[in-house]
Amino acid sequence: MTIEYIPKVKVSTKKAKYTNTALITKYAYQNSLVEKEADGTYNVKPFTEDYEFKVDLKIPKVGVLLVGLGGNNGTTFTAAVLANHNKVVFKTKRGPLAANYLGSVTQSATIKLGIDSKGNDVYAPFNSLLPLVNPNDFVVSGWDISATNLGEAMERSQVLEHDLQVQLKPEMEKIQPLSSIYYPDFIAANQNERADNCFNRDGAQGDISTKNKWSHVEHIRGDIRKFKKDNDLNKVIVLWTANTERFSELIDGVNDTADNLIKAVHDDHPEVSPSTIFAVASILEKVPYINASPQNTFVPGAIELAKKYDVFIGGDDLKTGQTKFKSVLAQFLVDAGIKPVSIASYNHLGNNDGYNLSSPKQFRSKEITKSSVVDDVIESNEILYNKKKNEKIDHCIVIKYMHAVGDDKVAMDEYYSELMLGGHNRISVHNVCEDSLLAAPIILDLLVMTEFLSRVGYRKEDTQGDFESFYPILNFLSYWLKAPLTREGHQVINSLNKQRLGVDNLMRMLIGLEPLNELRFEERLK
Ligand code: NAI
Ligand code: DG6
Repeated sequence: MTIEYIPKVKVSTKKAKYTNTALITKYAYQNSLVEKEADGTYNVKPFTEDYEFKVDLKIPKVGVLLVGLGGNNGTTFTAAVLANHNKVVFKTKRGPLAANYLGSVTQSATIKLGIDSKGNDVYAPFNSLLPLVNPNDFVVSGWDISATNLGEAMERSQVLEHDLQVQLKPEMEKIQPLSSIYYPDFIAANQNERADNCFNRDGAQGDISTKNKWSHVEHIRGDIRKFKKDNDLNKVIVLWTANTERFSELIDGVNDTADNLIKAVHDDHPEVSPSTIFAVASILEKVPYINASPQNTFVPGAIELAKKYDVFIGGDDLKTGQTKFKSVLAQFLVDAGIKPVSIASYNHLGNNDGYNLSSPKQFRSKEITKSSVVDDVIESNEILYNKKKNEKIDHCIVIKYMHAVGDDKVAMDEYYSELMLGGHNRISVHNVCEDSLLAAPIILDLLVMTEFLSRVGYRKEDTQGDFESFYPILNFLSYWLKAPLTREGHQVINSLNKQRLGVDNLMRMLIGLEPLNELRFEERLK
């Protein structure tokens, strides 16, 4: 089968070759193995490994199933896809505005390619380097425990400009969320009133049953298969953007291995959460599953199941505003040799996410993902943070629900740092914006990248065996996630710049370019 792919970025290299169906690239991966001796000497051994990569050039028809479709993120994401697909222009108080995807790396950011003849940097759109699915072509559906159609759910969310809501409503209200499972113990009690669309409830407001959990898995698998068939899709991706759940207790014999987890579902164990039920169903359907919320959906048994079925999983929690900023600012301070000693992070928000998080167990899940973001920054500098003394940054997270501000989340941070010779520095950051307008483009990027990464294969150059897919824990997604799910035994990297460099360099490598460097010899050598 021949594919009509005409590269927009043509690289003159022997390393990358286009065939009728694929792009094949040779790449020499270089790194250094470092050992530190007792006297403080570092022994560094550079090494090189030769790889061959293959990108399938055919862009598939992609279906997206969101768990929590009727929420602020779900409706904002769906509205953004429809508005861009239909090229909607809407009135704002500042004048007409054409639909766009600002805040999305894949749609609105660039990657540096190289320099022009005068030595100036040249950038190309991120999505021009390789064939990525166009989000305008996504087929979107999903589940919600609330039966409200997406037109009314969009109005309920109070995120979008009024004229945009008016224009989108006729199409949005045709979308009805599929019924879902509701296990009241996992989300805040205050969510009960909107749970009128649950297939484990007897009627709209009848009794809830958390028994027959395996039938819940089967029901969701059936929904995935039907969605794929009805819409003639090549690929489906499931993403959890429903309410933050409490953490599941990790219990040996229950959720520690894939087999035990499957048994626990059959046994209706109370520690199997809805988000894990969705994960099990997706993995068994060989459909990638992303957790855009903080809870520990990926208990060890779920991770083992993903590995067993070789299905991509990614998570946890979207890195949107305050945390994204923190993963840049904390790294900047530490890299400058300045020592942050405390970070006080305060939020208030008035949307349904905030309402759910006003319950202590659900807040605790969010507190965990928000707190972990400076861990690797601390570990990166032993001069500032003495490991033996267990020196850390005093880091405090506060979230308050304040109905009046709706989706306009307010985030305030104070970074208090030690300077030279006993000096101190206080940086205060005040950030206000529609939370879901930051979150929806990130959901979009997670989906676009997960689909793309599923079309990339690799093998050691000397083996000539089959091309393998990436490790099932899809850590290339970490740029978009607050607490990136990371391969067992490996360090979690939160630093935003490192995460982004990994993604940009992958895209460059696949078209035959070397990793980015800023040596700028053209300017700096005589
Ligand atoms: P939301 O409360 O507006 O939407 C969540 C939706 O999930 C609701 O419509 C609810 O009915 C539904 N739901 C709850 N349990 C369900 C289940 N078992 N099955 C199907 N649907 C279910 O919340 P929002 O703002 O959309 O956020 C969603 C998630 O994303 C939350 O966990 C939040 O913490 C996280 N997040 C949100 C960000 C934002 O900017 N809005 C940023 C980062 C993360
Ligand atoms: C308040 O913290 C509610 C949360 O859902 C956040 O809005 C969300 O997790 C985004 O957090 P951040 O820290 O990336 O802005």
